[in-house]
Amino acid sequence: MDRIIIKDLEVFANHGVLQEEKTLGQKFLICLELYFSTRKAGVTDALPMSVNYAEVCQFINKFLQKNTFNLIEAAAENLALSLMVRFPLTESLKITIAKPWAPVGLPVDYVAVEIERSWHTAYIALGSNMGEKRKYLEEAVKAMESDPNCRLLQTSDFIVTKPYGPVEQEDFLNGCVKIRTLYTPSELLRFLQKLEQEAKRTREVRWGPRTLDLDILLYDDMVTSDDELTIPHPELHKRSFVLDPLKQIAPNAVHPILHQRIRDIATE
Ligand code: A4P
Ligand code: MG
Repeated sequence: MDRIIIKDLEVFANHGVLQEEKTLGQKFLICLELYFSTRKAGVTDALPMSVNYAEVCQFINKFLQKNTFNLIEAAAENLALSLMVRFPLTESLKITIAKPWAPVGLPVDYVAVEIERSWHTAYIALGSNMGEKRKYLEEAVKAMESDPNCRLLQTSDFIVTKPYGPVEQEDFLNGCVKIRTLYTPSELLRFLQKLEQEAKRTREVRWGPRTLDLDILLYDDMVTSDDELTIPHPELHKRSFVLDPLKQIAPNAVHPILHQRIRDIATE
């Protein structure tokens, strides 16, 4: 993919585990590869269609000077997140932070960390069948929208559905959102579980009534399964209360195991 490259940007800042590093400061060298399509900027020759590399350099300099981290791992992690939020065209990036004066007590050119981070696309199912159902769903959507690690792209209608499964209970309100996220799948699951807890969800009966249920349906075209998480959601293709709202916002998304479009799975 196209990218803008910034090489060895010099920043004087105060990161390090040792107290001397925090008080005296030292030189850091930053390399950044910022991946996005430069096609529009290339065709129009217009700066607003691109990412302004001068602004990126100033941003990095300010960010590393106003924050202090023990580890360059943490400096890189936090800088990556802030850059991806501040420069929204960015699809993914690679950051290297090098410390040429690292206090290792031996001659060394530099020590460095290099990380790559990327936005991922995920579809989340929302369900509620207790109390103020619409309010629970709306608040969950709002919480996803305001989390810096998530970007809300689309929200389906919330639809009333008959309870599916063996437990007799109230009708559900179901919906679905498309987000972009920096969370890994297991981080995303933990984030959603925190939102469920905030909605005072208790898990008395499996498949039973709940104030808020948030399931990860799809995450990029990932196929994975372990004790805590299965992606795609194993029941996705069997449930109209999931497929109907999902079909509204992602008719052409392809199920990575069935290799069928959501629209076709829903019709079947
Ligand atoms: N888990 C594994 N994969 C995933 C995933 N992709 N997304 C694990 C989310 N969680 C996943 O879920 C149990 C465990 O599943 C989690 O701890 C997680 O590690 P839970 O939400 O804690 O428990 P639950 O919701 O009671 O069970 P389950 O199996 O998730 O129930 P479902 O599948 O959510 O079904 N009828 C209508 N009309 N509308 C509904 O929304 N929902 C259900 C519950 C039943 N009938 C319904 C509806
Ligand atoms: Mg669930």
